[in-house]
Amino acid sequence: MIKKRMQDAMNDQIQHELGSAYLYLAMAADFHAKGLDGMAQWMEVQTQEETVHAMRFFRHVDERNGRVELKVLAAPQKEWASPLAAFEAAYEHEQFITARIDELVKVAREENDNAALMMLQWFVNEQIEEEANVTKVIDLLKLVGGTGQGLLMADRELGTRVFVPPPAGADAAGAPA
Ligand code: OFO
Repeated sequence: MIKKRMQDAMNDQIQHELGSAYLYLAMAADFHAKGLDGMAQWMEVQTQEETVHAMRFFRHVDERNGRVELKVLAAPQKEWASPLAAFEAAYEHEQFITARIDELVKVAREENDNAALMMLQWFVNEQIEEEANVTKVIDLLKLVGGTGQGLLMADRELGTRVFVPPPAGADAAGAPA
């Protein structure tokens, strides 16, 4: 059974992951409103990934006979000054999430919770990828500039992103059952 301290920390993380989904969905809406459907697609895929992250914590708490508690989600920002500003905000947010994961690892170590530590290892690696993915887009946007042909090209490129669902029956640590 999961200890209360670990359970509470994971419930907080469910809120952060769903908060990430909500933030990226707001960015998708802003991109759609500005005719940047490729960037909106990129953010919609990111929203789906964040929901998967939240569900990994949800399953972990539930499977260890803990109690999932859902918390309030604050309304995200509605508009960003430019695509670059939105992706820079996304990068800043991912750094915040990385710090949250590191904090969870600390709690798991202090509680001697090896099951949580194993599950969290997936997130430690995932955050490397999350930060790298956003950095790649920031680099691209800086390269092509914020207007005209370059922006349209970047929009087309980002619109090729597709969501890859986790394998059916994956366990709480993300490994196939
Ligand atoms: Fe973007 O990694 Fe979860 O929140």
